[in-house]
Amino acid sequence: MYVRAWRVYSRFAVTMTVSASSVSRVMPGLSRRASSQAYDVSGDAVADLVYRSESGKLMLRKGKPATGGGVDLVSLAAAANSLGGADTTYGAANWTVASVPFVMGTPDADNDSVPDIWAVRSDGSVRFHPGSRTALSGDGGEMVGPNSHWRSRIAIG
Ligand SMILES: [Ca+2]
Repeated sequence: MYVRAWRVYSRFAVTMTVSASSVSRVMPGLSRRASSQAYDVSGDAVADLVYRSESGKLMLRKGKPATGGGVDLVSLAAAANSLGGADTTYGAANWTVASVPFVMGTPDADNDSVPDIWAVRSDGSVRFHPGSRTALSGDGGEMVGPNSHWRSRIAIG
């Protein structure tokens, strides 16, 4: 059973609880408001990492299975260690912190078995981005129109 898997708790670190085995790991180098999700995105039953890069893209890092089950956290700690040996672009455009202050990955919300993304844009609108096994497409769907409520939040989730 996977639990909600990210929490930004300080300026430079993200703690992830990856699975019911309660494994957590600090990942340095991610900026404030960088966010990540650790769910199986690729569909191989091993948790992957989706995070926002310093350049304002969403990136996908595929996990490798651990001996005895779950994900090998070493494979999520660095791109070179991951399945495939490199991160791939998951969301290419319009994912800067300025454009999208908050991003949250969630378990599948639209019943296609792929984890999804919720995003709060700078105008306060909330968008739903159906997840993809490889990369997001389009601009998602606006679920809440522009408003001041979400624009003034400091976190979602
Ligand atoms: Ca996977």
